[in-house]
Amino acid sequence: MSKQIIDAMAMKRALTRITYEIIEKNKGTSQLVLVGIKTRGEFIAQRIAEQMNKLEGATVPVGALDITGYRDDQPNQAAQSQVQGSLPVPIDDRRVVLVDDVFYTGRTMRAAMDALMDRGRPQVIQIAVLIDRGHREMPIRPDFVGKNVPTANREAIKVNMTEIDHQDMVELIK
Ligand code: 3GP
Ligand code: 5GP
Ligand code: MG
Repeated sequence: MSKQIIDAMAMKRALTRITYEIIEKNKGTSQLVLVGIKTRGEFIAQRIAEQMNKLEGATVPVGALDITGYRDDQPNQAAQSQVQGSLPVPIDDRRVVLVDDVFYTGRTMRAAMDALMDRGRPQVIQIAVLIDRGHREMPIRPDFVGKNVPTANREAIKVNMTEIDHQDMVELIK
């Protein structure tokens, strides 16, 4: 059974609010770099950057990291692949915002932070997510949240985005 919890309009408003919050917390956009976690986190990061351009006339660099090859829970450690990704600019002394669609245990963000630290020394790392579904297993929390959706472990969140899903919408799958 699935239930729509966010429609296109609500998603747009949430991302606009997050954009304002990021600008406010960082006192502007000058040092910002947005890094999306593939796949949908990258689209969200691009949308936030577009909003920043509309609101502030700023061009904020957007990069992406692919965490899918990384598992900290795989028994065969040697088979673990590195986090893949491209960063648009050096991240030394920059204010990096990691962006993802769903925040769950926190393990993906831990891997993403490791990957960032391997590539430089950001001044600050912050986390922005569209949905926080709870169930943390790491002492990590998001700084910017579109919507908190308390879930059971067996439930899932399906994030649809026009870039690949033909529409903007979030469903809770029971
Ligand atoms: P993505 O949009 O960030 O690529 O179904 C596609 C999306 O849902 C993918 O995310 C996929 O990683 C994510 N997904 C759904 N349930 C889970 C889950 O329980 N764990 C992980 N790691 N990803 C999930
Ligand atoms: P974590 O590492 O915090 O457990 O999970 C975060 C990552 O797993 C995100 O990149 C997200 O894509 C994916 N994920 C975990 N649970 C869900 C879920 O219920 N729905 C979706 N769409 N992604 C999830
Ligand atoms: Mg994701």
